[in-house]
Amino acid sequence: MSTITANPSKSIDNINPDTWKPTNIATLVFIQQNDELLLIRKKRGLGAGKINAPGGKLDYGETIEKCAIRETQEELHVTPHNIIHCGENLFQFTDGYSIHVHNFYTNSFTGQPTETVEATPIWYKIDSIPYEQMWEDDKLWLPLMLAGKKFRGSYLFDGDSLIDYKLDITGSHNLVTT
Ligand code: 6OG
Repeated sequence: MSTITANPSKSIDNINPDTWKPTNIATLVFIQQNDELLLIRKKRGLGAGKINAPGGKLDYGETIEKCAIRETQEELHVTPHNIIHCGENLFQFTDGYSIHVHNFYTNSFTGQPTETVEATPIWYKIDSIPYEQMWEDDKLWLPLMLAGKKFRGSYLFDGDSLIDYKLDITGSHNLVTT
């Protein structure tokens, strides 16, 4: 297992993943078709205005897989199939809010990506992902996921600014993307 620690002087080591209780649990779903990734311009909610993947918060009693599929259907009118759980990220914000996000990846879906009140769908080439318009953490772990790695990250954010993080590669996945 490899560990990358960004800033030891403002460590997030006080976030113990075993005892940490997030305010919300949520999902993200990355759909790849050939050399393109289906992302969204998020219109509302946490991260509105940013480019992200479809996804959202878990409903009471729902599994993370059901949440991932439901949120993608609601936001884009697309149903992802055979989703693979590729990683998880623990986000702690300095104002006390926290969110645990599960990341899914697939190359299979049905439906036509459609704009909704929540999101505008945009296909991006894998080599032109607009990291500068995304949450600051994405450029750290998304390349790992696209390269076949599973991961677990913890991040400390002050508003939109990433203060510190820790990112571990936890394994590999075998999603065939070409
Ligand atoms: P709704 O407001 O849509 O749920 N999310 C993050 N995604 C990334 N890539 N980085 C972050 O860094 C994020 N914080 C939250 C998870 C919130 C959605 O926003 C995602 C959910 O899909 C801080 O219900």
